[in-house]
Amino acid sequence: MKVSKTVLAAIAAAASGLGSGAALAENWDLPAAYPATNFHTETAVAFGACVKGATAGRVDVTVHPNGALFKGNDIKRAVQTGQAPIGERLISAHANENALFGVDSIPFLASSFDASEKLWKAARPELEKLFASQNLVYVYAVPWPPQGLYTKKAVNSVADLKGVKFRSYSVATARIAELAGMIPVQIEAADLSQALATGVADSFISSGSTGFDVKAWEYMTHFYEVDAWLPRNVVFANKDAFAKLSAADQAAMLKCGEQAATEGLAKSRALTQKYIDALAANKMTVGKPNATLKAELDAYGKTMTAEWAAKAGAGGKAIVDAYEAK
Ligand code: PCA
Repeated sequence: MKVSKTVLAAIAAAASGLGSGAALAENWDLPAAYPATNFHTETAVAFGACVKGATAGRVDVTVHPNGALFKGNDIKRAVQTGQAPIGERLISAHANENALFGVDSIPFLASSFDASEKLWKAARPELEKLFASQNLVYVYAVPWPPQGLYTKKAVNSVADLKGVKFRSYSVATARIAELAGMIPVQIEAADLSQALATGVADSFISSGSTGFDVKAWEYMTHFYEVDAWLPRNVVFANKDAFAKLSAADQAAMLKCGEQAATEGLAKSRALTQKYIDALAANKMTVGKPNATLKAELDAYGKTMTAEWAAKAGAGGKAIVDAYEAK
C-alpha cells in the first residue's frame, strides 16, 4: 500500500506530540433532551465552550440535543453506567428513585426564581451526596421558568379537568393528574408536539419555554399561570470519567459549571415573560387561574407536600427546615 506524504507527516506529528507528553483530547458527548434552540441546550453548549477553553482543548464537550443520543428518560442511566461521560436531565423525572430528586417539584413550596434558588441551595449538599452515591458528579443545575397549565378549554375549577388526557413529565405531574381525575400519560418533551397533534394528550403542565418550543398555540387555547414550581435540569458527569481528568481539568469543569448555572438562571428569568407574551401573541388566552381553581390547586399542594415529606424522611425535612429558616 502506498502511503501518502501527508499521512506520513501527520503520523510523525502525532507521534512527536505523544512523545512530548501532549495528551489527546477527551471527547465528551453530552446527551440532552430539549431542542437545540432551548436556553438549557444553549447553556450546555456555552458550558462546553468554557470547558474547552479552560482545559486548553483537553476536554471537548459535544452537546446532542432533542434526545437524539439518548432519550430523556435514559440519559441518567447512560451517564451512571458510563455509556455517556456527562449528560443533562430533568431531575424531578427521577423522584420515583429517591424523593429528594423531586425537591424542586413540590407544588407552591418555591414558586418564584428567588425562592427556587433558596430551596436549591438548601437541598444541594444532600443532592450532591445522592448523586455521588449513584456514581455521578453534580456539575450544575438550571431552573425552568415557573410551571403553568395548558388546556384546550377554559378551566374554572378542577372539575373541568376530570377525564382529560394529561401529559406528565414527572412523579409530581402524574400525581396532580391523579388528584384531579385526569388520565396521565408520561411523554418526553421531544415527543410532545406529536402527542398534542394526535390527541394523545389534551393538557399538560410546563413552562412558557416548552410551550413555545412545541408551538402550543397550534393545539391549545389556554395557558394558566399557576406558578406551581420551577423544576431543574441537572448536568452531571460519570464519576469514573471525571476521576480520569487531571485535578486542574476537574476544577476547570466545575468552575464552568458554576458559570453555566449563573448564566442559565439569568436566561431563564429573562425569557419567562417573553415566552408568555409569545403564547398570547399567538392568540392563546393567558392569565392567572381564578380563585376557585387556585384554592383547589393550593389544596393539592398541601396534600403533595405532606406526601413528599413522608417519602423524603429526615433528609427531606432537614432541607425544608433549612429553606424555611433562612
Ligand atoms: N419543560 C420541560 C420540563 C419542565 C419544563 O418547563 C418539559 O415540559 O418537559
